[in-house]
Amino acid sequence: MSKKDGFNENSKNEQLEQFRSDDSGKTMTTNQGLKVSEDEFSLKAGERGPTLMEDFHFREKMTHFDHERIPERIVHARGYAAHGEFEVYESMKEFTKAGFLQDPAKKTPVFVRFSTVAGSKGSAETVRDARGFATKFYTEEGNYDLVGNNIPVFFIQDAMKFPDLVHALKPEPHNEIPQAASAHDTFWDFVANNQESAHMVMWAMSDRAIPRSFRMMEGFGVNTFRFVNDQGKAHFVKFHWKPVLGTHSLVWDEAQKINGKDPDFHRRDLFDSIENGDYPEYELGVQLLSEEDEFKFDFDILDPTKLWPEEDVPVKIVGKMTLNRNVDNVFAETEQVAFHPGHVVPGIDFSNDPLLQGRLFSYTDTQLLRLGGPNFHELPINRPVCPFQNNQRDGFGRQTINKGPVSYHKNSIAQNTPMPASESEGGYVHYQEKMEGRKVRKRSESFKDHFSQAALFWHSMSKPEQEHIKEAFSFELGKVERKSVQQQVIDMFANVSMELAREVAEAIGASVPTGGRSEAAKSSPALSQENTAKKPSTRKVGVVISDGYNGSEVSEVLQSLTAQGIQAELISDKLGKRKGTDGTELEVDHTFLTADSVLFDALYAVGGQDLSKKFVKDTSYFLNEAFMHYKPIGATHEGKKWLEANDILNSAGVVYSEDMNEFTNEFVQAVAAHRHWDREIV
Ligand code: HDD
Repeated sequence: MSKKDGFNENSKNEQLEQFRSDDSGKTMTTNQGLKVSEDEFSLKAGERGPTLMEDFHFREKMTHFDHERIPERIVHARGYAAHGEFEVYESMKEFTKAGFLQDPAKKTPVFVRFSTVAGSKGSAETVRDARGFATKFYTEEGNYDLVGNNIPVFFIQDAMKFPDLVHALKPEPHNEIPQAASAHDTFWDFVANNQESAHMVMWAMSDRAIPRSFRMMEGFGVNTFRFVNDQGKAHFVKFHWKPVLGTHSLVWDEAQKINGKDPDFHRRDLFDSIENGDYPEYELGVQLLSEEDEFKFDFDILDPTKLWPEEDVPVKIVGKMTLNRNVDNVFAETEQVAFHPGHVVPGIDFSNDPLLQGRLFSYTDTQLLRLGGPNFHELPINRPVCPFQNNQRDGFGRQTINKGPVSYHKNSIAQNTPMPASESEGGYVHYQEKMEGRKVRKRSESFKDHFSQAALFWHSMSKPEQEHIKEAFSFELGKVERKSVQQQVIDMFANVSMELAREVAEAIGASVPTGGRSEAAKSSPALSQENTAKKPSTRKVGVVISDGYNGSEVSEVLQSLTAQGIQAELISDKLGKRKGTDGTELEVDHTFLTADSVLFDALYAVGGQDLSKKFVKDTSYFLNEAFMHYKPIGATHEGKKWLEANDILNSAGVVYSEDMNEFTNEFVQAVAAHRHWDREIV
């Protein structure tokens, strides 16, 4: 199918349209369509009497309410999603026959759900954790799900250990503490006693685990998959999503404060960006390895605790995804969407990665419980946009009304339909990998090196990133109560870096290990966020302003910031309009009470005239906090006084000028830089 015969980027939206309902302006009915005459009072025997059993309206309303909740996801419960489209830049025919990767003129509808892993459905969003990055492509050949994370490796090598990992990570069972956090004894006890986790733990302790935004994080398919072309030739493939805005993070103190100030920080950011027309974009990249190169590396390419360094296996950028539509109903879409790494299309196949193999079982199994039966593929958000039919029947919540007597294969009554398709007709044929071996419960020797890539990660970090990792370990282990667990972890990470182990040991009062790794391992510059794209667009700048600001000049600065795609939001001591010297007026967006510096990427202090003591105090608090979080700070006019009073005027990333053009240029650059680590903080 092509545009002319109906398939295009709107195909999913058009399908969903059939299920949308807008009840405004309509009469209320029961679920049986009976018009309701009254919806506030239950049916009683006398005005002050007991409620009657025959009150079907009350019973129906209450029963439905009582059953509104469904089990939350066992992991990735806290998530948020959006619709969008995917386009391929050039045909990938040489490597895969997947239909959605052939034609640059074709756009495929997608649905993406981002999530934290550990926390419950209502938990805060800027916790230290991996983020889920799950994409459903509604292709003409069926749904393809790329169920990834923002970290390219995983804690464990075999799916058999997933329940153990998750039990250790979730709140401890005797007291259900802590929520959405890994800083507790059982998680670190698991780490120390399952040392394959070393590499991912390094990522989890890095800035990657506290992303600034879902729009500013990478995504990885993690597991090794296969591309298969129409000649039957296969390549191993790893998938990457590269955010066009670059990969950026919060700082830990800020992340914790945001959890209190705005527990919905990441979903709000995604929702607002899409509403504003600032559509998040991610480029799809693939790392490809021919079958002949399977054993060319000093790690096993089937081991999910290993990445393929981008300098050795370049990431080929092959397409772009744009998220351009928020959901209409979070429960119906975001909550009921069911992802599965086993939802593949012809041209995409699996590898023997033992984590992936186990995942292929778990996802359907979990949906059966969560979505209440085997018909979840019929829910509007999960339906393929291409036709789907087979002999599966019945079960809870069945929606399709299958006509006719035949629900079996083979048959003659329906001329043996629905019938399988041959490979040339688009039937999915598994890649015929040659297998031989004994039935064993074992792990390959080639999976045994747990520390080389953890060290590679460490040595690829810039100095500030390394400092953040040390602080993260010191925080997490500082929260661990058992000295023996702390010590085991310190001893373990001496295998990654002696410097790291020593400094964390000193910070938490543990013994410094006697030996460990200190030589510089190979480094991979692609792993450092210092080398990411840096842009000012969509950054949020808080503008502290009051009456008597310099009217024309400030308006000019604000216009220039907006022209760069920066969102300037005005903060003052009260809501309403502030008046400039030239009579212009600006509408205030937030007060010092409703906003906080942690909710902005940068601050711009303008001030005004006749400021109260409280205004000055609140502004100082905002500026100092932003300063502590290495954020860009700008000031013009009276704003200079605050920079001087707080002794930050000549610090890195603090911009002041009396020339508005110069100020704007420098401030925009400072905002694009994201954070200013060379700032001295005492
Ligand atoms: Fe998983 C959900 C990603 C390993 C079992 N996983 C889930 C989601 C993401 C991932 C993004 C949320 C999807 C959504 O938004 O609905 N999982 C990963 C990645 C892994 C990984 C990148 C490592 C490569 N997962 C993994 C293993 C198992 C599971 C080893 C079990 C053997 N994952 C599940 C699950 C979940 C899930 C229990 C919970 C809710 C769901 O599936 O739909 O089946």
